[in-house]
Amino acid sequence: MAFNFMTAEEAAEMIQNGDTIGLSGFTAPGTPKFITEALAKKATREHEAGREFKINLFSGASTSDHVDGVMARANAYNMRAPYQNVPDLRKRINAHDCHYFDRHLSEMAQEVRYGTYGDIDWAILEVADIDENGNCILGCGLGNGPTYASMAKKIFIELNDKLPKKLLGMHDVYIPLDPPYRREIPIYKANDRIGSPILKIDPKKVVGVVRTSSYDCVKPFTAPDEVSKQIGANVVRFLVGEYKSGRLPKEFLPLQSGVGNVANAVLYDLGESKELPPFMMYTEVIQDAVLELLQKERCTFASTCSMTFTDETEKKLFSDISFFHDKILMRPAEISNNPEVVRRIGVIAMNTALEADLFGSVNSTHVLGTRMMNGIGGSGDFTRNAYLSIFSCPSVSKGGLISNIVPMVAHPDHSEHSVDILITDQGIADLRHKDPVERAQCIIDNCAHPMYRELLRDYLKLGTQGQTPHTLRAAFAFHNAFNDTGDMRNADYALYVK
Ligand code: 0RQ
Repeated sequence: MAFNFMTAEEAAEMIQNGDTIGLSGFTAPGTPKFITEALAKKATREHEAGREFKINLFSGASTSDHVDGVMARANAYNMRAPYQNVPDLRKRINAHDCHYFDRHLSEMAQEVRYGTYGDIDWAILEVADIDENGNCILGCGLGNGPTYASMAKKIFIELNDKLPKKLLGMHDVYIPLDPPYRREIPIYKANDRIGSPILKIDPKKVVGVVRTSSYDCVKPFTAPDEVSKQIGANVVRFLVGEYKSGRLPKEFLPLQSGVGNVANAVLYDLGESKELPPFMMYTEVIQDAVLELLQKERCTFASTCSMTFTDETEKKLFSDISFFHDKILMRPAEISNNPEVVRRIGVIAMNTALEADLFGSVNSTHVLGTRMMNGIGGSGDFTRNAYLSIFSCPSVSKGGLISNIVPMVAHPDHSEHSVDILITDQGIADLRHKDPVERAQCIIDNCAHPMYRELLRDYLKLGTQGQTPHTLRAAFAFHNAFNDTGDMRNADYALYVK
């Protein structure tokens, strides 16, 4: 059937106040960029005319300024899920201008299929190509695009001419059956292919196709600072130690790594290490470092949900796509982050904390316990199920005013039962088979910044009985000190414990 080609503005005009939209993509890649820009302008016009205009938007993970930035500035979200990382949207969420549901990324698609989120009015998919039967070659990130497309009443397509048709073969589209009919996800090695290279959608649901032309606009990396370099070096030192001790198999195990400068720097360091064998990745995002490691054959295969490459690296990939074609496979988020697969193939998970406490619990999402930062992302999918769960963060933030090691985390995302290893610029705390007091000592000695060590030791001396020596009255003395004086070093337990 012939599609109806239209402009992004014409598409946006069809979207109504209160509609729910599901976007393809995961981080900026694979995420449509143009209809949402037009929609934000429409929202502003509607607001100026005194009319309510807010929509619900579901993605795979974070998006980009072309989605969350423009929509947040236009105050055009009623609800947003499952992850975001744009400062303007963060402000809206913390000001209660936008309902935000922070959800494990592997669970979003199935919950949409279960009906938890109500009807999906529109799916917007970015594609490299579509034929008249609805066979799509997707872009550089899948997210929950396949499920949104199957559940949506209507579909818009952004047909991006910067995406090469040679992406065909780099996707593995697979939607599991839902309970009680679900079977095992038959991935036994990171490079097992289980689904289809194309996404088949119902062409009758396609209301419009918008021609676009854009790279994915991932922000360039900043050079790692001394603290990031030290964290990276400690991660590598830990993994080399584990490998040499024989606690990791001689083939090594697939790696998962979060997003950001530190994660990218850690992968460069792992690639450089002469003491580790070449490795595979089973992860949700691959960043620039991985493309280089694939070229050098230090990384032999990457299973991912998205190729989160800067434009320069994306161009490199597109110009030599045949080389990378059988080395990268992109999967939907519920497969890239699937707990069953993560547990089976023994993924080594590396994620980032805002703060960790003396007993190993981690807060990845809430600044000082109340203000949403980004969200849990895929960190829970991997952490709870990994062969080894590593969390890293700088020992202090804001020039030392904040200790990222605190007596008790002000918001628990990952409990002490799931966190194996904590790493800061100061060193490595191996929390495995240690009781709570041993963990606390290990974290203070190895991960806390020296300027906070005595204060943390004093907390343990407050005298509470029980296996985990928390003193609940004083557990948030660090956070209270920061809120009251702007410096956690002013924590004074005597204010709370007589
Ligand atoms: O503030 O920007 O004003 O300088 O928080 O901190 O150290 O630059 O760290 O950018 O790597 O982000 C956990 C948020 C870390 C991120 C988090 C302040 C600090 C700075 C940022 P400024 P850094 P990063 C992958 C899998 C989600 C979980 C995950 C994240 C700003 O990595 O969202 O890993 N992870 N998911 O000064 C108050 C503290 C603080 C603090 C740092 N304890 N209290 N402020 N900051 N620690 C994602 C996906 O699934 C797609």
